[in-house]
Amino acid sequence: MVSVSVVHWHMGTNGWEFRAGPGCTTDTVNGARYLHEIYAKARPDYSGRVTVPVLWDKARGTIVNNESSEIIRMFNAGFDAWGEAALDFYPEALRPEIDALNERVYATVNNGVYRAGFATGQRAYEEAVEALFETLDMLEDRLTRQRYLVGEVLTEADWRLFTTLLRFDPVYVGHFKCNKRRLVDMPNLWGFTRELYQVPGVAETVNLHHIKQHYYGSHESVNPSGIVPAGPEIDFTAAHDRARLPADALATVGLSGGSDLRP
Ligand SMILES: N[C@@H](CCC(=O)N[C@@H](CS)C(=O)NCC(=O)O)C(=O)O
Repeated sequence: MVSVSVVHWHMGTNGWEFRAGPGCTTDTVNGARYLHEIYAKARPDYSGRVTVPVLWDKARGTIVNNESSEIIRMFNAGFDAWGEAALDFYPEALRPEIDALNERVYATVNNGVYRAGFATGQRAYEEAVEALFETLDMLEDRLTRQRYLVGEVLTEADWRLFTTLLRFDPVYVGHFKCNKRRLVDMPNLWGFTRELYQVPGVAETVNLHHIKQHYYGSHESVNPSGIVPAGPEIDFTAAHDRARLPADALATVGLSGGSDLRP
């Protein structure tokens, strides 16, 4: 329903670029070379940050939105007339809890790893790392008792955490110095990450080569040599044991691909 163009992993002085490469595409809609051209098409006087993701309206020829937290809500409900309407990752009754978790997870985890990685002073780094692992410890504990962040139902809060956990060991432990513990040292969070990765349709959206090349190769101030580490060896497809905990979300929305995903 919505086509996807994938920028090249290397973000150089001109910012994100559309360049063919393994797992990357050209700009199949506007034929632009750089993402800044797309922002200029939408608003010729635009001078702000040029970031991904961007949701582009082919009919109107403009940007609908460039904020991931809003785009995922649009995908959750805005296309229900044409897509999977039963699937709801932001159910009304759970919104206060999802919002509260999102707020803490964003500040200390999603953005926390960046605050640690781009810190230019010891104290700022330490503060970020401390808050990051405090939240991870809280979540690890929570996931001993329940399958997902807000309980038995897979929600937006889980997907928002997943994107950072997925990159944790391959990138944030080394590149951003978030190395008090690795994801694989936190059994519940590690199992949770494998479970979400194994939800049908998800693994195809993950390109660890792209992810590692981007961070290690594009952040010159953090990694001047641009050398991309070989490891770690990490297997997101390994069996997980999350099914021992109660869950009904995947079964009821028909996403369940294998017995692993069922309660
Ligand atoms: N608020 C935006 C921020 C997006 C963002 O910072 N994207 C990064 C990549 S994950 C980016 O494009 N950075 C380019 C830059 O900072 O020049 C969102 O979450 O959607």
